[in-house]
Amino acid sequence: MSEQTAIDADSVMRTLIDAGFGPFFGVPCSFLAPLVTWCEQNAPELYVAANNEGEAVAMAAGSHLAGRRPVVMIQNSGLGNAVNPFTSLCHPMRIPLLLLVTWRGQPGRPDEPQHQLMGSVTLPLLKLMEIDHQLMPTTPAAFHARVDQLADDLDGSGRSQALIVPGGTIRPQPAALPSSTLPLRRSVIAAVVAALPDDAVVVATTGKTARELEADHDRSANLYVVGSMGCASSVALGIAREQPDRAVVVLDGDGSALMRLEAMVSIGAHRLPRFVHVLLDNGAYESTGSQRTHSSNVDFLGVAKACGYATTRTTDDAERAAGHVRRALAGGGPHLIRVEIRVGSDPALGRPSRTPAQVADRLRDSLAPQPSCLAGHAERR
Ligand SMILES: Cc1ncc(C[n+]2csc(CCOP(=O)(O)OP(=O)(O)O)c2C)c(N)n1
Repeated sequence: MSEQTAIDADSVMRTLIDAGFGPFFGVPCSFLAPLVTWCEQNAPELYVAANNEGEAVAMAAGSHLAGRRPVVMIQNSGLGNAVNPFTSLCHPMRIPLLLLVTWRGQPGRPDEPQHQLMGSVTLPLLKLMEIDHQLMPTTPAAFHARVDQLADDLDGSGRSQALIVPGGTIRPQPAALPSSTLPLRRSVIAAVVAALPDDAVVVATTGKTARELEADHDRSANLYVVGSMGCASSVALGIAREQPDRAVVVLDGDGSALMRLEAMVSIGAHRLPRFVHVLLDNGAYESTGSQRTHSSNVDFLGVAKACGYATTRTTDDAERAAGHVRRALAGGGPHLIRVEIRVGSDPALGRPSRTPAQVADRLRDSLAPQPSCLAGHAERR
Protein backbone atom coordinates (compact mmCIF):
# COMPACT_ATOMS: atom_id res chain seq x y z
CA MET A 1 0.00 0.00 0.00
CA SER A 2 1.55 3.32 -0.99
CA GLU A 3 1.29 6.53 1.01
CA GLN A 4 -0.94 8.01 -1.72
CA THR A 5 -3.63 5.48 -0.83
CA ALA A 6 -3.21 5.91 2.94
CA ILE A 7 -6.03 7.46 4.93
CA ASP A 8 -5.26 10.40 7.25
CA ALA A 9 -5.69 10.15 11.03
CA ASP A 10 -8.04 13.13 11.10
CA SER A 11 -10.56 11.41 8.78
CA VAL A 12 -10.36 8.17 10.75
CA MET A 13 -10.84 9.74 14.16
CA ARG A 14 -13.50 12.28 13.19
CA THR A 15 -15.53 9.62 11.36
CA LEU A 16 -15.42 7.30 14.36
CA ILE A 17 -16.26 10.04 16.85
CA ASP A 18 -19.10 11.39 14.67
CA ALA A 19 -20.55 7.87 14.52
CA GLY A 20 -20.62 7.79 18.32
CA PHE A 21 -17.50 5.68 18.87
CA GLY A 22 -15.16 6.24 21.80
CA PRO A 23 -13.35 6.22 24.11
CA PHE A 24 -10.33 4.59 22.47
CA PHE A 25 -8.41 2.05 24.57
CA GLY A 26 -5.03 0.99 23.31
CA VAL A 27 -1.43 -0.07 23.47
CA PRO A 28 0.63 1.50 20.68
CA CYS A 29 1.86 -0.09 17.49
CA SER A 30 3.84 2.04 15.06
CA PHE A 31 1.12 1.39 12.44
CA LEU A 32 -1.42 3.09 14.77
CA ALA A 33 0.88 5.88 15.98
CA PRO A 34 -0.88 8.60 13.93
CA LEU A 35 -4.20 7.85 15.65
CA VAL A 36 -2.69 8.08 19.14
CA THR A 37 -0.86 11.28 18.19
CA TRP A 38 -4.14 12.69 16.84
CA CYS A 39 -5.84 11.96 20.17
CA GLU A 40 -2.95 13.42 22.18
CA GLN A 41 -3.14 16.60 20.10
CA ASN A 42 -6.90 16.97 19.68
CA ALA A 43 -8.83 14.99 22.26
CA PRO A 44 -6.56 13.58 24.99
CA GLU A 45 -9.55 12.62 27.13
CA LEU A 46 -10.69 10.18 24.44
CA TYR A 47 -7.54 8.02 24.44
CA VAL A 48 -7.04 5.65 27.36
CA ALA A 49 -3.55 4.18 27.47
CA ALA A 50 -3.64 0.58 28.65
CA ASN A 51 -0.58 -1.24 29.94
CA ASN A 52 -1.35 -4.39 27.98
CA GLU A 53 -3.91 -5.38 25.41
CA GLY A 54 -5.96 -7.58 27.74
CA GLU A 55 -6.40 -4.62 30.04
CA ALA A 56 -7.47 -2.50 27.04
CA VAL A 57 -10.20 -5.03 26.18
CA ALA A 58 -11.40 -5.28 29.78
CA MET A 59 -11.58 -1.50 30.23
CA ALA A 60 -13.42 -1.23 26.92
CA ALA A 61 -15.88 -3.90 28.08
CA GLY A 62 -16.60 -1.87 31.21
CA SER A 63 -17.02 1.25 29.13
CA HIS A 64 -19.56 -0.55 26.92
CA LEU A 65 -21.50 -1.68 29.99
CA ALA A 66 -21.57 1.98 31.05
CA GLY A 67 -23.26 2.97 27.79
CA ARG A 68 -20.34 3.91 25.53
CA ARG A 69 -19.30 2.53 22.14
CA PRO A 70 -15.61 1.87 22.83
CA VAL A 71 -12.84 1.10 20.37
CA VAL A 72 -9.77 -1.04 21.10
CA MET A 73 -6.63 -0.13 19.11
CA ILE A 74 -3.86 -2.73 19.34
CA GLN A 75 -1.03 -4.48 17.55
CA ASN A 76 -1.86 -8.02 16.42
CA SER A 77 1.04 -9.22 18.56
CA GLY A 78 -1.04 -8.10 21.54
CA LEU A 79 -4.01 -10.25 20.49
CA GLY A 80 -2.17 -12.90 22.46
CA ASN A 81 -2.59 -10.81 25.60
CA ALA A 82 -6.25 -10.21 24.78
CA VAL A 83 -7.49 -13.75 24.04
CA ASN A 84 -8.72 -14.40 27.58
CA PRO A 85 -10.85 -11.26 28.01
CA PHE A 86 -12.28 -11.75 24.53
CA THR A 87 -13.20 -15.38 25.01
CA SER A 88 -14.23 -15.38 28.65
CA LEU A 89 -15.49 -11.84 29.22
CA CYS A 90 -16.77 -10.24 26.03
CA HIS A 91 -18.10 -13.45 24.48
CA PRO A 92 -20.20 -14.77 27.38
CA MET A 93 -21.47 -11.30 28.25
CA ARG A 94 -22.19 -10.47 24.58
CA ILE A 95 -20.17 -7.26 24.78
CA PRO A 96 -19.43 -6.11 21.23
CA LEU A 97 -16.26 -4.08 20.74
CA LEU A 98 -14.83 -2.43 17.65
CA LEU A 99 -11.16 -3.31 17.23
CA LEU A 100 -8.49 -1.74 15.11
CA VAL A 101 -5.86 -4.48 14.90
CA THR A 102 -2.61 -3.93 13.05
CA TRP A 103 -1.16 -6.60 10.80
CA ARG A 104 2.51 -7.00 11.60
CA GLY A 105 3.92 -10.07 9.88
CA GLN A 106 1.37 -9.93 7.08
CA PRO A 107 2.20 -12.86 4.78
CA GLY A 108 4.07 -11.69 1.70
CA ARG A 109 5.39 -8.51 3.30
CA PRO A 110 8.83 -8.48 4.93
CA ASP A 111 8.75 -8.05 8.71
CA GLU A 112 10.62 -9.05 11.86
CA PRO A 113 10.76 -12.75 12.85
CA GLN A 114 8.82 -12.17 16.08
CA HIS A 115 5.82 -11.11 13.99
CA GLN A 116 5.90 -13.95 11.50
CA LEU A 117 3.72 -16.55 13.23
CA MET A 118 1.17 -14.11 14.63
CA GLY A 119 1.03 -12.43 11.22
CA SER A 120 0.00 -15.68 9.59
CA VAL A 121 -2.55 -16.64 12.27
CA THR A 122 -4.11 -13.22 12.90
CA LEU A 123 -7.16 -13.69 10.68
CA PRO A 124 -7.79 -17.34 11.68
CA LEU A 125 -7.36 -16.40 15.34
CA LEU A 126 -9.97 -13.65 15.06
CA LYS A 127 -12.29 -16.08 13.30
CA LEU A 128 -11.81 -18.70 16.04
CA MET A 129 -12.73 -16.05 18.59
CA GLU A 130 -15.88 -15.25 16.54
CA ILE A 131 -14.65 -11.74 15.79
CA ASP A 132 -15.69 -10.70 12.29
CA HIS A 133 -12.97 -8.83 10.44
CA GLN A 134 -12.17 -6.97 7.26
CA LEU A 135 -9.38 -4.75 5.98
CA MET A 136 -9.60 -1.11 6.99
CA PRO A 137 -10.67 1.02 4.00
CA THR A 138 -8.10 3.56 2.86
CA THR A 139 -10.32 6.35 1.52
CA PRO A 140 -12.41 8.61 3.75
CA ALA A 141 -15.63 7.84 1.84
CA ALA A 142 -15.18 4.08 2.04
CA PHE A 143 -14.15 4.32 5.69
CA HIS A 144 -17.23 6.41 6.48
CA ALA A 145 -19.54 3.87 4.86
CA ARG A 146 -17.85 0.96 6.66
CA VAL A 147 -18.08 2.65 10.05
CA ASP A 148 -21.80 3.30 9.64
CA GLN A 149 -22.30 -0.35 8.77
CA LEU A 150 -20.13 -1.50 11.68
CA ALA A 151 -22.11 0.61 14.14
CA ASP A 152 -25.32 -1.15 13.07
CA ASP A 153 -23.72 -4.61 13.08
CA LEU A 154 -22.22 -4.16 16.54
CA ASP A 155 -25.46 -2.94 18.07
CA GLY A 156 -27.45 -5.78 16.53
CA SER A 157 -25.14 -8.78 16.95
CA GLY A 158 -23.41 -8.62 20.32
CA ARG A 159 -20.27 -9.77 18.49
CA SER A 160 -17.06 -7.81 18.23
CA GLN A 161 -15.79 -6.65 14.85
CA ALA A 162 -12.24 -5.92 13.77
CA LEU A 163 -10.76 -3.66 11.14
CA ILE A 164 -7.36 -4.99 10.11
CA VAL A 165 -4.70 -2.31 9.66
CA PRO A 166 -1.73 -3.32 7.45
CA GLY A 167 1.40 -1.15 7.44
CA GLY A 168 0.97 2.11 5.54
CA THR A 169 -2.83 2.21 5.94
CA ILE A 170 -2.74 5.41 8.00
CA ARG A 171 -0.72 8.40 6.88
CA PRO A 172 2.09 9.38 9.33
CA GLN A 173 1.36 12.28 11.66
CA PRO A 174 4.31 14.30 13.03
CA ALA A 175 4.60 14.17 16.82
CA ALA A 176 6.51 16.77 18.88
CA LEU A 177 9.15 15.40 21.27
CA PRO A 178 9.85 17.19 24.56
CA SER A 179 13.37 18.63 24.89
CA SER A 180 15.43 17.23 27.75
CA THR A 181 18.97 17.07 29.12
CA LEU A 182 18.59 13.52 30.45
CA PRO A 183 20.98 10.92 29.03
CA LEU A 184 20.12 8.85 26.00
CA ARG A 185 19.37 5.16 26.44
CA ARG A 186 22.38 4.30 24.30
CA SER A 187 24.85 6.00 26.65
CA VAL A 188 23.30 4.36 29.71
CA ILE A 189 23.50 0.94 28.07
CA ALA A 190 27.18 1.59 27.26
CA ALA A 191 27.99 2.57 30.85
CA VAL A 192 26.10 -0.39 32.34
CA VAL A 193 27.68 -2.94 29.99
CA ALA A 194 31.15 -1.55 30.76
CA ALA A 195 30.49 -2.23 34.46
CA LEU A 196 29.75 -5.94 33.96
CA PRO A 197 31.98 -9.01 34.29
CA ASP A 198 32.48 -10.99 31.07
CA ASP A 199 30.16 -13.81 32.12
CA ALA A 200 27.22 -11.58 33.05
CA VAL A 201 24.01 -12.40 31.23
CA VAL A 202 22.30 -9.33 29.79
CA VAL A 203 18.65 -9.66 28.79
CA ALA A 204 17.23 -6.72 26.82
CA THR A 205 13.60 -5.86 26.28
CA THR A 206 11.88 -5.51 22.92
CA GLY A 207 12.29 -2.49 20.67
CA LYS A 208 15.17 -0.06 20.62
CA THR A 209 16.77 -1.35 23.84
CA ALA A 210 17.53 -4.73 22.28
CA ARG A 211 18.51 -3.11 19.00
CA GLU A 212 20.96 -0.69 20.63
CA LEU A 213 22.48 -3.43 22.80
CA GLU A 214 23.04 -5.61 19.75
CA ALA A 215 24.35 -2.77 17.58
CA ASP A 216 26.93 -1.56 20.14
CA HIS A 217 27.72 -4.46 22.49
CA ASP A 218 26.86 -7.76 20.86
CA ARG A 219 28.20 -10.67 22.96
CA SER A 220 27.32 -14.31 23.43
CA ALA A 221 25.78 -13.82 26.88
CA ASN A 222 23.25 -11.31 25.57
CA LEU A 223 19.62 -12.16 24.90
CA TYR A 224 17.48 -9.88 22.75
CA VAL A 225 13.86 -10.47 23.72
CA VAL A 226 12.60 -8.98 20.49
CA GLY A 227 8.98 -10.10 20.95
CA SER A 228 6.83 -10.98 23.99
CA MET A 229 6.90 -7.41 25.25
CA GLY A 230 7.23 -7.24 29.02
CA CYS A 231 8.68 -10.74 29.41
CA ALA A 232 12.41 -9.89 29.45
CA SER A 233 12.65 -9.70 33.25
CA SER A 234 10.82 -13.03 33.63
CA VAL A 235 13.13 -14.74 31.13
CA ALA A 236 16.06 -13.32 33.11
CA LEU A 237 14.56 -14.63 36.35
CA GLY A 238 14.22 -18.09 34.82
CA ILE A 239 17.93 -18.04 33.95
CA ALA A 240 19.04 -16.60 37.28
CA ARG A 241 17.13 -19.23 39.28
CA GLU A 242 19.28 -21.89 37.63
CA GLN A 243 22.58 -20.04 38.01
CA PRO A 244 22.21 -17.86 41.09
CA ASP A 245 25.93 -17.04 41.35
CA ARG A 246 26.02 -15.52 37.88
CA ALA A 247 25.30 -11.82 37.37
CA VAL A 248 22.03 -11.50 35.47
CA VAL A 249 21.11 -8.01 34.31
CA VAL A 250 17.82 -7.01 32.67
CA LEU A 251 17.65 -3.90 30.52
CA ASP A 252 13.96 -3.09 30.74
CA GLY A 253 11.80 -0.22 29.47
CA ASP A 254 9.06 1.52 31.43
CA GLY A 255 6.41 0.49 28.89
CA SER A 256 7.65 -3.09 28.97
CA ALA A 257 7.80 -3.22 32.77
CA LEU A 258 4.28 -1.81 33.01
CA MET A 259 2.95 -4.33 30.53
CA ARG A 260 3.79 -7.15 32.95
CA LEU A 261 4.29 -5.51 36.30
CA GLU A 262 3.54 -8.84 37.97
CA ALA A 263 7.07 -9.94 37.01
CA MET A 264 8.40 -7.76 39.83
CA VAL A 265 6.40 -9.78 42.33
CA SER A 266 8.20 -12.99 41.34
CA ILE A 267 11.60 -11.31 41.13
CA GLY A 268 11.15 -9.92 44.63
CA ALA A 269 10.04 -13.30 45.96
CA HIS A 270 13.13 -15.08 44.63
CA ARG A 271 15.76 -13.00 46.42
CA LEU A 272 18.46 -13.83 43.90
CA PRO A 273 21.65 -12.09 45.03
CA ARG A 274 23.10 -10.99 41.66
CA PHE A 275 19.86 -10.15 39.85
CA VAL A 276 19.93 -6.56 38.62
CA HIS A 277 16.84 -5.01 37.06
CA VAL A 278 17.80 -1.85 35.19
CA LEU A 279 14.71 0.15 34.26
CA LEU A 280 15.38 2.61 31.44
CA ASP A 281 12.55 5.06 32.07
CA ASN A 282 11.86 7.57 29.29
CA GLY A 283 8.17 7.87 30.14
CA ALA A 284 7.31 6.70 26.64
CA TYR A 285 6.90 3.86 24.22
CA GLU A 286 9.71 5.27 22.14
CA SER A 287 9.98 2.29 19.82
CA THR A 288 6.45 2.80 18.47
CA GLY A 289 6.45 6.60 18.19
CA SER A 290 7.02 7.88 21.76
CA GLN A 291 3.46 7.74 23.02
CA ARG A 292 3.25 8.43 26.76
CA THR A 293 3.27 5.55 29.27
CA HIS A 294 1.87 5.74 32.80
CA SER A 295 5.39 5.78 34.24
CA SER A 296 5.19 9.33 35.64
CA ASN A 297 2.35 8.08 37.84
CA VAL A 298 4.20 5.01 39.09
CA ASP A 299 6.68 4.85 41.96
CA PHE A 300 8.77 1.98 40.56
CA LEU A 301 11.11 2.01 43.56
CA GLY A 302 8.12 1.77 45.90
CA VAL A 303 6.68 -1.12 43.87
CA ALA A 304 10.01 -2.93 43.89
CA LYS A 305 10.42 -2.48 47.65
CA ALA A 306 6.88 -3.69 48.25
CA CYS A 307 7.62 -6.77 46.11
CA GLY A 308 10.74 -7.66 48.11
CA TYR A 309 13.64 -6.24 46.06
CA ALA A 310 16.55 -5.86 48.46
CA THR A 311 17.82 -2.54 47.12
CA THR A 312 16.34 0.20 44.92
CA ARG A 313 18.15 3.16 43.37
CA THR A 314 17.23 5.89 40.95
CA THR A 315 19.50 8.20 38.96
CA ASP A 316 19.50 10.33 35.84
CA ASP A 317 23.21 9.88 35.17
CA ALA A 318 24.81 7.10 33.12
CA GLU A 319 28.02 6.82 35.17
CA ARG A 320 26.12 6.82 38.45
CA ALA A 321 23.91 4.07 37.04
CA ALA A 322 27.05 2.07 36.24
CA GLY A 323 28.30 2.61 39.81
CA HIS A 324 25.00 1.30 41.20
CA VAL A 325 25.31 -1.75 38.95
CA ARG A 326 28.88 -2.47 40.15
CA ARG A 327 27.81 -2.31 43.80
CA ALA A 328 24.72 -4.41 43.09
CA LEU A 329 26.84 -7.17 41.59
CA ALA A 330 28.54 -7.67 44.96
CA GLY A 331 25.35 -9.49 46.01
CA GLY A 332 22.41 -8.97 48.34
CA GLY A 333 19.84 -8.70 45.55
CA PRO A 334 17.54 -8.51 43.79
CA HIS A 335 18.29 -4.91 42.89
CA LEU A 336 16.24 -2.32 40.99
CA ILE A 337 18.12 0.54 39.33
CA ARG A 338 15.83 3.03 37.64
CA VAL A 339 17.56 5.37 35.21
CA GLU A 340 15.70 8.38 33.92
CA ILE A 341 16.53 8.80 30.25
CA ARG A 342 15.25 10.90 27.40
CA VAL A 343 13.55 9.80 24.22
CA GLY A 344 15.97 9.68 21.31
CA SER A 345 17.90 7.26 19.15
CA ASP A 346 19.81 7.02 15.91
CA PRO A 347 17.35 7.02 12.99
CA ALA A 348 19.72 4.60 11.23
CA LEU A 349 19.62 2.10 14.15
CA GLY A 350 19.76 -1.38 12.65
CA ARG A 351 17.74 -4.51 13.22
CA PRO A 352 19.30 -7.65 14.79
CA SER A 353 21.48 -9.46 12.27
CA ARG A 354 21.14 -12.88 13.94
CA THR A 355 17.82 -14.68 14.11
CA PRO A 356 16.20 -15.02 17.54
CA ALA A 357 16.91 -18.76 17.43
CA GLN A 358 20.61 -18.14 16.74
CA VAL A 359 20.82 -15.70 19.64
CA ALA A 360 19.06 -18.19 21.93
CA ASP A 361 21.41 -21.03 20.90
CA ARG A 362 24.44 -18.86 21.47
CA LEU A 363 23.25 -17.92 24.96
CA ARG A 364 22.43 -21.56 25.76
CA ASP A 365 26.00 -22.48 24.84
CA SER A 366 27.45 -19.76 27.01
CA LEU A 367 25.27 -20.84 29.96
CA ALA A 368 26.20 -24.50 29.61
CA PRO A 369 28.60 -25.76 32.29
CA GLN A 370 32.18 -25.65 31.00
CA PRO A 371 34.02 -29.02 30.81
CA SER A 372 36.36 -28.04 33.69
CA CYS A 373 33.36 -27.27 35.93
CA LEU A 374 31.80 -30.61 35.03
CA ALA A 375 35.01 -32.36 35.98
CA GLY A 376 35.02 -30.61 39.36
CA HIS A 377 31.37 -31.50 39.83
CA ALA A 378 32.07 -35.18 39.06
CA GLU A 379 34.97 -35.27 41.56
CA ARG A 380 32.81 -33.82 44.30
CA ARG A 381 30.13 -36.51 43.77
C1 LIG B 1 2.26 -7.32 23.07
C2 LIG B 1 2.84 -6.17 22.33
N1 LIG B 1 2.18 -4.99 22.29
C3 LIG B 1 2.71 -3.93 21.62
C4 LIG B 1 3.90 -4.05 20.99
C5 LIG B 1 4.49 -2.88 20.20
N2 LIG B 1 5.67 -2.35 20.85
C6 LIG B 1 6.94 -2.71 20.50
S1 LIG B 1 8.11 -1.92 21.35
C7 LIG B 1 6.96 -1.04 22.20
C8 LIG B 1 7.36 0.03 23.17
C9 LIG B 1 8.23 -0.43 24.30
O1 LIG B 1 8.28 0.60 25.25
P1 LIG B 1 9.37 0.66 26.39
O2 LIG B 1 9.52 -0.65 27.02
O3 LIG B 1 9.04 1.81 27.28
O4 LIG B 1 10.71 0.93 25.61
P2 LIG B 1 11.14 2.14 24.62
O5 LIG B 1 10.54 1.83 23.32
O6 LIG B 1 10.67 3.42 25.22
O7 LIG B 1 12.63 2.02 24.61
C10 LIG B 1 5.66 -1.37 21.82
C11 LIG B 1 4.42 -0.79 22.38
C12 LIG B 1 4.55 -5.29 21.06
N3 LIG B 1 5.74 -5.52 20.48
N4 LIG B 1 4.01 -6.32 21.73
